[in-house]
Amino acid sequence: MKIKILQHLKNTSTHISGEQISKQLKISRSAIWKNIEELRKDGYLIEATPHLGYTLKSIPDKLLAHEIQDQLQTKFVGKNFVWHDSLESTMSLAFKLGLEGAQEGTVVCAEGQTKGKGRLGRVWNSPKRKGIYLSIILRPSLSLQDVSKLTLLTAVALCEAITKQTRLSGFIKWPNDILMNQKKVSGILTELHAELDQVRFVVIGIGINVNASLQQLPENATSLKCEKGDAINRIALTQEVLRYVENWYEHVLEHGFDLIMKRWKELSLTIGHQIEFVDQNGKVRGKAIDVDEYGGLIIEDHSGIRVKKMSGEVIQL
Ligand code: BT5
Repeated sequence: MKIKILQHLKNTSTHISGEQISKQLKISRSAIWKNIEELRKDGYLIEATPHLGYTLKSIPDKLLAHEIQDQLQTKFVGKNFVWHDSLESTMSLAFKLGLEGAQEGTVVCAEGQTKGKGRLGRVWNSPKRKGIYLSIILRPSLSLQDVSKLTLLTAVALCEAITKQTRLSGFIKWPNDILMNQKKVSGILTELHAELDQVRFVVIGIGINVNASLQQLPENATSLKCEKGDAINRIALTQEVLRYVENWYEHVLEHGFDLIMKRWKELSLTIGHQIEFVDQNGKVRGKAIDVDEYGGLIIEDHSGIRVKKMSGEVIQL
């Protein structure tokens, strides 16, 4: 009922009286008043003028499910949208829901995370209401090797969604960092649940620094607001991200990864550049030549020897 009343308030540019809402929704005036109070508690600024009625003045800066789903142009991604004010990590809850059989496209989103996860046990700083922190559950019928390329797909989708919404250009540092002016603005973490050779589900974690100040972020990080100079609408950006992820996901299921690999290379900061690669085996210096069909990075060292790396850290030289 709360959401229906909200819809009425949104559809009215001036005032809507309690009587009008009560007639249209067939509920009592006191029920309306209770729901309006609840909306106010959620952060909606609703003005009440005697004899005229209610006016919606502003909506809260929160990624509430019904705000995201309002005008969300997707078929399945985000249709089940689980929102929390705070979570340890959206990855853990999404994984749990995945095990419990959550439908494909389920999104778990939090305004802040107390134990946001990066790769290899690292931490993702998640200041409250300053970013987008969400995990998407997908159930692709792909081989394990193809699934690793969903990280590349997500990186492309994020760059494109960010540009569409903000006009800012991000570039990809292999495999999962989106950088602006050499600073990290977004990261992706992919986890999967597989049995034998079959993928049960994949959880794609997305962290974007949206309206954070540099003081709220680690060194070498930036936010869209810092780059643009203006605050960014997190709701619209979240909708755009979900739309781009779904579009590319549907594309690869139907046509394979050729186009996404091409797009990834166009947006790559790594390919064609001198890098240092660090993993548990040590360091390799050389030129990043290409990514292979599974998303592995091919590096050519100074003596012309090529090595392929599936996981590790790239330092752009
Ligand atoms: C990542 O790991 O970049 C993956 C980040 C994924 C975060 C999302 S948020 C929603 C979902 N739920 C989670 O719990 N996680 C996912 P990695 O490549 O390992 O980068 C981590 C490193 O980036 C850290 O060691 C820091 O150096 C740096 N870092 C931490 N927080 C950052 C931030 N907010 N912005 C930029 N860099 C950050």
